[in-house]
Amino acid sequence: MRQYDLTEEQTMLRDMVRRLAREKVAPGAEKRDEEAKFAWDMVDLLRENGLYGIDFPSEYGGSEAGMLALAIAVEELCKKDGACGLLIADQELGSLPILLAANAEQKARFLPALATGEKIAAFALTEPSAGSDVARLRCRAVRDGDSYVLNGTKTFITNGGVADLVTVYTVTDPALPTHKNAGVFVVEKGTPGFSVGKKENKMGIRWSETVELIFEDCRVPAANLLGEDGTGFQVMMKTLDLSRLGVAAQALGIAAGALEYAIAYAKERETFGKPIIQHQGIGFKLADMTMRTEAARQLLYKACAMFETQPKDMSRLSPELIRMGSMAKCFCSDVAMWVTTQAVQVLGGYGYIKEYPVERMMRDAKITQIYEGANEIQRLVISRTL
Ligand code: COS
Repeated sequence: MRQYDLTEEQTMLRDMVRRLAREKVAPGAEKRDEEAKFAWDMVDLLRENGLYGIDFPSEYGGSEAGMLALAIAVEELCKKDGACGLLIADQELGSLPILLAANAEQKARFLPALATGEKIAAFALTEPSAGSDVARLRCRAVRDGDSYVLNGTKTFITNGGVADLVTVYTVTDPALPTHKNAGVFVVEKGTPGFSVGKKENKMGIRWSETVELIFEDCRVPAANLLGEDGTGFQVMMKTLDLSRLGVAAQALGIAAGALEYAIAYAKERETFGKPIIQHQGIGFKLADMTMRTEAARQLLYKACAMFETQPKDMSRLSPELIRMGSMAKCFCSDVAMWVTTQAVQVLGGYGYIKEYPVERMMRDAKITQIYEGANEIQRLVISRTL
């Protein structure tokens, strides 16, 4: 099957982003990690280079280049800085409920500014009491005339404080059975009753902003409800089915970046009179790291190619497709954790200090096994489709 060979456009995009990452993203990566301050210069860089709109429809100003193209761009950025590629992966996550479930008026209202990156989106599902068990979430939206009033707290929200709009999962009618009682709303920055709470101090992806969002009698127009009231669970599930490919791409990029660095180091560093790559203990380790990284890439690219044939709407995905997305997320992130840990080992003492990037890459890799569905949830999703 040739469907996931890169096209000429995808190859050009890869080479362009690779150069950009090498020249503009890599130099400040260590400092950004150290300072842990949201990097607006990275946002500007991605805006200027049209990277926000890769997977947005051309009708709304996007490039409509597809999910594989988006994955390639995320991968290349994350080779140098795992938090940088996350900017565009998270834009996709925050926008997917709109892309999938919005009506024509809502799409025209929200998508053009998201496709250019002029506006930033965030996705708000997780709450202090639940993240994996979506049906148990508590944030409430109560209908009142032509609006809904939101109350509740969302936690661990990537880009939550810098976002211009947030897609928020709420329970609209607790009397209905779970899975049929929720709605997803677009809440815009500045809406009274919507505020940003605690900012998290994280192990990795340190300059990516992760915050708590608070809704206190926050009145949102009913015109901002995405899809039918009651279908929120399905909107979020399909969003996650698709967005997991973005996390997989982030993980793959982190793995590939650590691998590249470890190979270059092993060719330079000498012990016992020869470069350490020529010692079997290190050469074989690098061989295993290369094998797993390439296997992760093939699984992800194949999954992206399969997802690209699907319409971006609320039609149900096949169990095989859902499985492919979950497998890509789970495998790529497990590979990222393993490869980055090995890379630190290859560099020895230097791997453990901040002057060398593999230490940061190892910390950045960890979150990819946890967020957008912990890998235990991915294994649950996969096993249910067998
Ligand atoms: N797409 C569309 N519909 C789906 C779906 C999907 N991927 N998965 C389930 N559904 C539907 C089911 O068909 C079922 O519909 P019916 O009631 O009409 O039969 C309904 O939703 C309930 O499904 P299920 O019983 O499988 O739901 P569960 O409550 O057991 O939850 C999991 C299923 C665990 C898979 C879900 O809660 C999940 O994905 N959790 C992880 C969420 C996550 O990633 N959190 C991280 C934070 S977000 S960054």
